[in-house]
Amino acid sequence: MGVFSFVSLALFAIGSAAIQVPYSYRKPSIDSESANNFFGGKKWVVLVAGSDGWNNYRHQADICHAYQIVRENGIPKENIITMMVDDIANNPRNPVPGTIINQPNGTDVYKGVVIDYKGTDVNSTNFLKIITGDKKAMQFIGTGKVIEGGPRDRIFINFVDHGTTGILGFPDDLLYADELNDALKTMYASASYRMVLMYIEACKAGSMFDGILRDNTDVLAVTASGPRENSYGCYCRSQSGPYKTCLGDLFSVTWMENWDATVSQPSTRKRTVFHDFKECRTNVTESNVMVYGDFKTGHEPLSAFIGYKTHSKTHLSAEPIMDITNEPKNTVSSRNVRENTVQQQLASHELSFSERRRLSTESRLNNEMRLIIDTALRTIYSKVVKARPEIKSKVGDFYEPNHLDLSLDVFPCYRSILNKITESCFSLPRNPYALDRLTIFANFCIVDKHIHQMVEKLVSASCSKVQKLNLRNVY
Ligand SMILES: *[C@@H]1O[C@H](CO)[C@@H](O)[C@H](O)[C@H]1NC(C)=O
Ligand SMILES: *[C@@H]1O[C@H](CO)[C@@H](O)[C@H](O)[C@H]1NC(C)=O
Ligand SMILES: CC(=O)N[C@H]1CO[C@H](CO)[C@@H](O)[C@@H]1O
Repeated sequence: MGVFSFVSLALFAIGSAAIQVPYSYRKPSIDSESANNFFGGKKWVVLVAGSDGWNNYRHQADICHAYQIVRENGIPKENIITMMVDDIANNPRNPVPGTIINQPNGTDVYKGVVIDYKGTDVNSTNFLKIITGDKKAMQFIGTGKVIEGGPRDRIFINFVDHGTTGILGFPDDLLYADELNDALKTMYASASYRMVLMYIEACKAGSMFDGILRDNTDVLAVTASGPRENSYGCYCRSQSGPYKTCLGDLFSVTWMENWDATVSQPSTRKRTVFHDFKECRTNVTESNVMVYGDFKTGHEPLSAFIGYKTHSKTHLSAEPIMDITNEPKNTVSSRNVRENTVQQQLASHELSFSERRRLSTESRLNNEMRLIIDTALRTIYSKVVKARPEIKSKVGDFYEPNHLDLSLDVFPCYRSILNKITESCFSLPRNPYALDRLTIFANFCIVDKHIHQMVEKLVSASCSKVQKLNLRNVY
């Protein structure tokens, strides 16, 4: 009996190992203790904070924290590529200049971070060139570093920013799901990785992959939220103390604090991506942490992507951490971080008269701008459904679009409409508030892939007045 079950277990183990090794170039289960093991391949890490401004403090804080973790885990500097605008550490609003924290009273996560691409170099074109290894295109930009991956290499991509249906934001442009998918296809075709793991924190992050990412190319994406929900900032309001913003994002902080807290346990090295995912899924209650793509990758240890070092004495978790860990993290929907912060400050009694006036004005202007954005986009919507009444029941209402499924072929139409809105009305990447309203335009394209020509004419006609206001930075 004992022997029999042992034999069948062994057979099962062989069977599942075979499933996990689809390529002939793959050597069976080579351990990579060090980050750049010759047999195990190299590990590459791409860290991107796609926003700027103090209200988005949390994005760069998350990314700096991730940098500390992978460095601590032994990933060499030359294999880590970092994109962040870098306007936070030395921001005039920073109460402790030159530092960034990712939890209340946390350690400085900015220290020692090598930023490869800063300022306006943080854009989607550069990101795609970096991950596809286009060294030539990047040679005069930033440090020029790109992923130079081979068939044994593992790539970890951590992206944190605003997002919406089929889109991730960058400060001045947008990354569409089909563009990311093309880049992944290019990487696959050129055998420049063995496995890719992506951790994506953004509103509606699941819509980048749902029905889009294939399940047989060794790419797994873990997202902070499903295709139709917001992601959440955390350590906001009172927990951010003098910072008056959110210090982190809930999914990012959850996986990273979990790593920090358990890194000294020997079992952490073997903990799988799926184990980490399940824990995040349980502990992140405001949104649904999701997983897409090739589930084989989920059975790999997380340390196979983010590294691991056995005797790390100087690890973050070794330093005294604040005592609020047991207190629930207070959270704010990513969409409302700025408004929420302003309202909270206004409610405080310590505000000077001039400061109060400045904040009320800011709040009033922001509301006016939101109204302008809604009016402009709703006008376009009304004109479209008036011209094509038969699609109205399919796409849904302006404020409550129907849940339709994205597919790769809708993106040319969708992108074309959104480019036109940025050109004729206001910058979509610059006004994260507007991102929430874009699902209806995706729906138009899902219902009719050729609708964009007609929609674009209506965009021009509807925005002739809006353009002069030159909207910027509406959250
Ligand atoms: C991105 O930045 C590079 C320079 O770093 C620039 O050449 C390129 O045009 C930018 N792309 C966009 C879409 O802004
Ligand atoms: C998840 O929550 C449980 C119970 O609240 C806690 O014990 C555990 O440490 C948390 N895990 C993470 C990863 O935060
Ligand atoms: C974010 C932050 O700095 N929080 C607190 C750190 O600790 C001091 C003293 O306990 C508080 O006053 C800060 O608000």
